[in-house]
Amino acid sequence: MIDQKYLTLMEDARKEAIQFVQSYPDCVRTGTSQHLASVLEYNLGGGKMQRGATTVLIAEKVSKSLGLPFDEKQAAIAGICTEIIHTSFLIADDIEDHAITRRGQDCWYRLPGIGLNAINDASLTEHIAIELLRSRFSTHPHLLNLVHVFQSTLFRTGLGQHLDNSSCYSPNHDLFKQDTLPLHEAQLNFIHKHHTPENYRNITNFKTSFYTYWFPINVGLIVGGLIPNDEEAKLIESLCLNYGHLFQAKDDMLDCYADPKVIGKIGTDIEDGKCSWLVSTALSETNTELKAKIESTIQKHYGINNPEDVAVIKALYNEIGIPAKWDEYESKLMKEIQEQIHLLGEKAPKIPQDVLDLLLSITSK
Ligand code: DMA
Ligand code: MG
Ligand code: MG
Ligand code: MG
Repeated sequence: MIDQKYLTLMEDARKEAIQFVQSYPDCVRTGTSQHLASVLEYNLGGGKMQRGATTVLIAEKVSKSLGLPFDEKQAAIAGICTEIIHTSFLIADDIEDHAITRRGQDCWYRLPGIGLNAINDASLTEHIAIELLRSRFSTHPHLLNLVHVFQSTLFRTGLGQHLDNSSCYSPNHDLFKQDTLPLHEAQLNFIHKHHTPENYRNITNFKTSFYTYWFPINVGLIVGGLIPNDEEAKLIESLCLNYGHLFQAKDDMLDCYADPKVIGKIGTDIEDGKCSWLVSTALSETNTELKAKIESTIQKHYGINNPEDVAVIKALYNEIGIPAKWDEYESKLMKEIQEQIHLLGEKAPKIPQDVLDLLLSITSK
């Protein structure tokens, strides 16, 4: 559990971010500032604040261990900037994924008068994070490193979202119409090429791991005054990729199995034909006969926005024991992550271990 102290700090920083856009000076008309404030009011709340709190926790521990002064309000601003970046991804992601609800309310793009203007709002939100960061860290010795981490996070996540979107399957995919192969073969080729555990891993590395773990951890380290050396950076990165893999595979399980009231969003992965942990695991079946059955069911019923087809896929997942496979996979992955944290403790003792343990326990909860 994240200590209430950090959640309160994040709440204060959230209010400050809203004031920051509301008081945008001169060149931006009042109506525009008010619009930016509404974008943040509506979208920058109701989440777990995992990324923001991670940033502050890491910064606090690091600066204390280096004997440097720690400004918790400034660190919370860096934290809220990681959350604003998250918000910007979510606004766009919900359009791309045809989502209905997010954090227990309608997705931003579905509100009257918003629609596809949400695309520009996502882009503006991203810029707000950088503007706010630059304004509050203008004299910080590592501002350039911070901006670099923000920009590479934006680029990598954008690549991840592209990989995710271009791996979506539907039996009537536009691409199949241009294919010289018969439809049946074109469909199977697509599934074989895209819905593999390797492609799944690659998608999640880019779309989730960097921005959910690598980003707040690195921002926290820099704010705390620590620029990791190459060896430390490599260890952190490979740990973050695994954290993100666990986080996203779990998100995929929840998409199919959780109560929307609990997770605040209605699953769309099956309808969208996503390369999810569930479908890539189902297709990894080694028994030839069973594999053929799984493939043909997915080929016919996956990626269709129709409750009957979705029900067929869910029944298939249950029949082949996806929930049990997940329990086994999750335990294996958690062990691997614990070993990585241990190794990091030996090779990079300046990186706070207890925060890394906390991140694992929040992610696996
Ligand atoms: C999350 O993927 C990735 C980003 C960059 C938002 P997702 O679409 O599975 O997330 P969610 O289930 O929250 O829509
Ligand atoms: Mg998505
Ligand atoms: Mg989504
Ligand atoms: Mg999801």
